[in-house]
Amino acid sequence: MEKENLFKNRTLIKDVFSKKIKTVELSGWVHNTRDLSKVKFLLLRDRTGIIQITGVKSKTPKEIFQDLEKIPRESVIYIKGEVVDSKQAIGGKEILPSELIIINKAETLPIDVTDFSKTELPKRLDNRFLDTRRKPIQAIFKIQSTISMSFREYFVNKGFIEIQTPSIISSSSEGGTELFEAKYFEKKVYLAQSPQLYKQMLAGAIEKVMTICPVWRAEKHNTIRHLNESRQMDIEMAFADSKIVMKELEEVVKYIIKKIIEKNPKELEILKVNPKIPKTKYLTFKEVATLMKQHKINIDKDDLTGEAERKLEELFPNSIVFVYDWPLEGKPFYIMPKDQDKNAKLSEGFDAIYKGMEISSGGQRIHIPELLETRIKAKKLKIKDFKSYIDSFRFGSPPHAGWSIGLERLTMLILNLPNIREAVLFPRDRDRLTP
Ligand code: AMO
Repeated sequence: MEKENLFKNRTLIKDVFSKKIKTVELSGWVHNTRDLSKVKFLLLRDRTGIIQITGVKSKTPKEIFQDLEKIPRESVIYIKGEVVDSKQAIGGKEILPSELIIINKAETLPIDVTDFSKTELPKRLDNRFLDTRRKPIQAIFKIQSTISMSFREYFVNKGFIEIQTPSIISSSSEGGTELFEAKYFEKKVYLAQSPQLYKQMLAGAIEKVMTICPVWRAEKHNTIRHLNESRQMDIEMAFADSKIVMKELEEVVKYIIKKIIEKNPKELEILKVNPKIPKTKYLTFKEVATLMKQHKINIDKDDLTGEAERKLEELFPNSIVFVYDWPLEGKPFYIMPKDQDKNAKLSEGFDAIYKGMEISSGGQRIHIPELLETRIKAKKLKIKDFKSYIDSFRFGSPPHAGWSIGLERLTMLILNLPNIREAVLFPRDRDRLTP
């Protein structure tokens, strides 16, 4: 048989079980083999399931029978055979092979790829291409796909436009020094820390925008909740304030979790998690500070600590806790001072805490150029670096607000994963650049 025709009549394993088919052509990976001398078993796996291929010494063509025991695990093979009922086989059916082609033979495997593998995370990440063949790992990313799809679905249904913003930027979008530098012909440029300035400019034209995009942050520390490359799910809305967008955040997180429960029961079972639709709690930063004082937990004057975030989960279990009226100094330059008052000590910014960790921050933005310039100067940033951004608010700019949820953070928290690296296919951290 010619190689290019090999997959023309390919049947998926799930269809072997659900449909009445007599002769099938299957292609996939060798999941496992077992040799009982007169009978040899090979478990074949494709994206839809696993089926037993049974070689019987007295019946199976000799060459195939010999090959069955020799093929290393994870090799890719093609099998043609007859479907027969079998009480012993998983799913009640097995294949008696009449043709076997080894398409690509696997070398000795560097990690255990069984679903119950105990291989440590760093070694698994070194071999992520193999790690992703395991069911629990696939379950995480099937659920992550539901998260991003339902995020999109929720906002597209509400009239938001999906936008694509640049990854190469000429100055910081969040302030701070956590920028990766790159060379761009004769100029120095940076990798985008967030789509912030662009989504604001577009909200001033299109009103309701959303994006899912990669961002880069040169944070030096290696923690279980930070990545140097992560993905953000952002929205920006014109004619809106922080209250309106906090409500949207509440609703979309509930929607996402509802969709996971509906669409991914199998994956949740594999991962042994049982997410519940969260409740919500709204607290001012001052209220949180008072609560923390009562519980003898330190917080900074303009930021929460990890300990405080964990305490919030303890006090308000399974809740998205919105902490608003955030001190202005603790928020980026683009966040609106409370009540648009340039002397305000508080801001229209907020953080959302879920399961003891920040999943999102956002707020109302400054749409008044003079106020924006005051705030940029107050943050010791250079006005000239933000010229086109500031100018975008000079020609009729609506009040607007938005936020960003970290995709990996949310995945990690919904699925109770112990490390954010479990929620990204190919993590980039201080030490990891390959694969
Ligand atoms: P912020 O910097 O809070 O806000 O980021 C938004 C969300 O992104 C996630 N996140 C990260 N995830 C993994 N590794 C990191 N290093 C990391 N940094 C952030 C978190 C966080 O809540 N422009 C604003 C948002 C806005 O105002 O619209 C921003 O980027 O879940």
